[in-house]
Amino acid sequence: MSLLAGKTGIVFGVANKRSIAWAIAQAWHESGARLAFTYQGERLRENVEELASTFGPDTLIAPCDVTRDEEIDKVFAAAADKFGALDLMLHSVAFAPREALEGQFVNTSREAFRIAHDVSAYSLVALARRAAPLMTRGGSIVAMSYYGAEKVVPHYNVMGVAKAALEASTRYLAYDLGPKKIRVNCISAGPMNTLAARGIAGFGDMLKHYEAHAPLKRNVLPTELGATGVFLASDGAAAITGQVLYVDCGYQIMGM
Ligand code: 0WE
Repeated sequence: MSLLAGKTGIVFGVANKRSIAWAIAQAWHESGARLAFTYQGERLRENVEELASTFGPDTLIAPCDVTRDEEIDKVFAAAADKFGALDLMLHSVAFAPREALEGQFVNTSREAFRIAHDVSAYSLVALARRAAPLMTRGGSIVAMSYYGAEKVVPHYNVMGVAKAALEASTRYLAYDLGPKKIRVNCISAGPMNTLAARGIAGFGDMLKHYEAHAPLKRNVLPTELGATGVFLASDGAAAITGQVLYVDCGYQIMGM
């Protein structure tokens, strides 16, 4: 189907083929969107070039560390050059220093708190501000969140606080950008086996816990995040903004 035919988009947060950003980018592409990609640091350049170039040799791929305003400015200048107008943006970016995800939240350092919020929450505001002037036909901005934003998930710690800031930022951005027909929503995904989850102690047990307790008795598939991404990007979601959509096999509704 061509739900996104004629639309252009920019994707932040592909690290490798398991990335949520890649799952949603593939679904956007298959629905007819033309996409640009950014990568964080030289380390990830080859991965992203290899993946993104499967969408054609002239796919825009540019470096972007979301904590650097100059890099963000450059990326949006390149996107403006390439596409003229922009319809879609995916924010699938998060980072907290490892030590902040290990001990107790009470021990979060000022620096770890600052970094987690800068990379994982403020970046949405910084990117949306540059995307908005290019979204001359209206647009859809999608950001990735997690349940730890609203309830305590042991060890998610400062990332939970940063995701709460991301979700609140989504609502304020939705209010500001609504008059321009730009919608801003979050997908709150169940746990996924991505690079960001690798090495997190007990992650395997967490997947088993979701399987046991979620109403659908299984974990979320990347293609299902892709399909929700397409829906939010499409005109089918034209009246949906400022929301957090749970794509978690129903886990979030449970009280026990
Ligand atoms: O948002 C996330 C993970 C984001 C993340 C992951 C890392 C690992 C490596 C942010 N910063 C870092 N920093 C690193 O140094 N998730 C939703 C996945 C996740 O991470 C957890 C989880 C879940 C679920 C951490 C602790 C507990 C649960």
